[in-house]
Order: sequence, then structure tokens, then C-alpha cells
Amino acid sequence: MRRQVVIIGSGPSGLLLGQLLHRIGIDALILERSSKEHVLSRVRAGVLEEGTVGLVRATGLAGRLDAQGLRHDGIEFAFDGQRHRIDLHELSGGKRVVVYGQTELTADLMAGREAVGAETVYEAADVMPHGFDTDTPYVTYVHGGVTHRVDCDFIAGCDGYHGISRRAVPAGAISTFERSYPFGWLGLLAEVPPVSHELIYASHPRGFALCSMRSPTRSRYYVQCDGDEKVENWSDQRFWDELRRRLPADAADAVTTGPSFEKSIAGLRSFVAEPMRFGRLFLCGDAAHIVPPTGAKGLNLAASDVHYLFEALREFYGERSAAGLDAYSPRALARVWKAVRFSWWMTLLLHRFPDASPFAEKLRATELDYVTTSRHAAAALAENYVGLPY
Ligand code: FAS
Ligand code: PHB
Repeated sequence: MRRQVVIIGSGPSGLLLGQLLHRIGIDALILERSSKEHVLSRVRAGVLEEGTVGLVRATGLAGRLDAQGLRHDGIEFAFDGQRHRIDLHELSGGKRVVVYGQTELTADLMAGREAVGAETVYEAADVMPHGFDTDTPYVTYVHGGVTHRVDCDFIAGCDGYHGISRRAVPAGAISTFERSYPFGWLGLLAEVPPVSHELIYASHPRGFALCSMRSPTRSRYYVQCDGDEKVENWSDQRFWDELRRRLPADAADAVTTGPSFEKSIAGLRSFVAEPMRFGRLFLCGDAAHIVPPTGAKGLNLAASDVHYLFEALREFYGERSAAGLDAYSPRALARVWKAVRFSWWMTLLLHRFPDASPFAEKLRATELDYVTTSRHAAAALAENYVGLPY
């Protein structure tokens, strides 16, 4: 079998890239190790930058996103019993974010791919990229007990942090940069109206909390928890009580509780692999970088990687120029590191670190005070939160 591009992974990165390539007649096969149902069962991101929305529109599959996505002009910071609104739209010169669940986006992209008959092999086992340091790369995988080989021009490693693509690169050819955080996020989804029409990022001596949503009737909440916490230790009641303890009184009183239908814990880390290109193999999205979700950047970085890689592939096949391919890694990494910085800064700003010194805690309180009283500081936050230019 031969394809122009083999995409490893059917998450947002792989699906966005696959659809964009299909629309310009470039033949790409997606190999996904999980079932379609498992991919759709994952609850992850919720906030899309305008650049991400634009990319989804370029796939022709933004119908539901445009109809159901919630346009948000601001966010709130809550601390010391008070709420402080950051006017993203005004401070960023007219930009905003759209709240639309990654799960919904993945479903839209999967449906769109099926509608045009583009092939995804689900439950593809032992996927392995080969020969990407030559001009004749190929990928092998096992499906239904049969080993397959796909010869191709390029391999897009869109297989996330735990994928095979980055691990297939010789250790001497790759550098990694990492920081783990001593806590996690316990997330809950419930069919209850959100506590507020915009997101509330709360910083409390007991820990961080986030009030988000998926629709006017579906809420997404998070509370900071210990890094070794187990979700089975958290009844719904315990979650609701802890969430309300970390919110200002008016918000706490306004929380509508109800039975959760999803509850999970995500660890937090910052991670970057450099470079993001190895001959004919290109790393994209979480395969190359991870950010703590505090800045709502993970999915949005995957989108900008896809933008750069798609434009490079379009140029290669359209003009037989490798300039874009050669520029992919430095271009993507320049934006990745700015989002890594912002996500790290937001995480330090809003979370209680168990081993923080009194001096560090005073600095954190000062930073919160500064960003909610200085227009310049708030503008710097806003331009990063709505998404830096591609
Ligand atoms: P993904 O991990 O989404 O997709 C990779 C795909 O590759 C998966 O379907 C996987 O099954 C497949 N795969 C892996 N190994 C493979 C192999 N060997 N062969 C074939 N396929 C393979 N971001 C935010 O902005 N906000 C959030 O709140 C947020 N919460 C998150 C919570 C969790 C638990 C996690 C893990 C991430 C969260 N993120 C969040 C980040 C997340 O949204 C990612 O940025 C986004 O999924 C990136 O998309 P992909 O790069 O496509 O990677
Ligand atoms: C979410 O709705 O899942 C969400 C929103 C903002 C974040 C992280 C997660 O910073």
C-alpha cells in the first residue's frame, strides 16, 4: 500500500491535518491504536483560540462549532473572596475565545472524515514508523492479526505524549525539556447550568479551582488535588463541597450541583521535545509538547502545529519546494515555547504549591494583585490567553 502521508493518531492533530490535506487532494491515511469509541470517550480541552476556530473552518467542518460554540469576551480571576474580570476582548484589540468541547470537535472531524471516505484504521496495533531518515519512509502496523506496510512520502506523528513517534527517534537526535507539578486536576462534568457565563479561575489557600462549561446546560469544573490522589476518593458531594469552599461566597452560593457523568484526574506537566522534525517524520501536537491546562493552550498549540505542517506540505506538493518543511520545526517551536511560558506562569500564579515559602506566596499574591489592577499586565495576559498570532 502507498499513501502520500501517513498520520499516526486520530486525536485533534491527526484529524485536523487529515481533513485539510484531503481538501487539497493529498492522500493521507490515519492509523489510530484505540477504538473510535475510546477516542470519543476522552474529556479534555474546552477553550478554542480564534486561530483554532479558523483552522476548523478551513476544514469545512465548523458547522456545529459555529452554531453551538460559546463566544467568550472575558474570564474572571477569583481570590481573597473577590472576583476580578479580565476583559479579553477589549484588552486584546477585539479578540475572543470560543468554548466548545474537544470531544465535540473530535466527533465533528471524525464524521467529516467518514463523509468524504477518507480512511482511518482504528485499533491499529504496533504502529511503527521506519526509514524516516531516508526519502522512502514507511509505516508498519498490525490489524486483525495481519501486519501491514504503508510506503509514503511523509509521516505525521500526531500520537500524543504517550505515542510511538517521538520514541522512534534516536535518543541522540532529540532534546527534551520538562517540569512536573506537585498536583493534579480533578475534573467533573455534570448536566447542570454553569455558575457564570464566563470562566472563573479561582486561587484559594486550599487550592486552585476552575469553573468552566460545555454548553448553557453542561458544566465542567476542576479542583486542584494532590499529585497521587485517586478519583475513587472523591464522591460528588465531596467535590461540590470543595469547589464551593474555593469560590467567593456569591459564586459558591450560585453553584448548581448535580450527579457527575464524568470524573477524572489529570496530572500536570510542561514538556517540549526539540526539534519537531526528523527527516520525513514530523511531530505535531502533544507528541511534541505538553502544557498544564491552566492556560487552555494544549489543543490550541496542536492547531498551530497543524497549520504550519499543512502549509508546508501544501507548498511541497504544489510547488515542489521544501522551504516550509525545513522551517516547520523552528516556526512551530517559537510559538510552542511562548505558550509553554504562559501556561507555566498561569499555573504558578493560581495554584497553591505545597512546599512554597512564605516569600513565594507573597510574590504570588502580589502577581495576582498586579494582573488585576494593571491594564498593561492584564493586556499581556489577554494577548496570550486569546492566542498569539501564528
Ligand atoms: P491526543 O493525545 O489528543 O491524540 C493522540 C492520539 O494518538 C490518540 O487518539 C491516541 O490514542 C493515539 N495514539 C497514541 N499512541 C499511538 C500509537 N502508538 N499508534 C497509533 N495511535 C496512537 N488541553 C486544553 O487546552 N485544555 C484542557 O483542559 C486539557 N485537558 C487535558 C486533560 C488530559 C487528561 C489530557 C491528557 C490532555 C488535556 N489537554 C487539555 C490537552 C489535550 O487537549 C491535548 O492538547 C490534545 O488532545 C492534543 O491533541 P493531539 O496532539 O491530537 O493528541
Ligand atoms: C475546560 O473547559 O476543560 C478548560 C477550560 C479552560 C482551561 C482548562 C480547561 O484553562
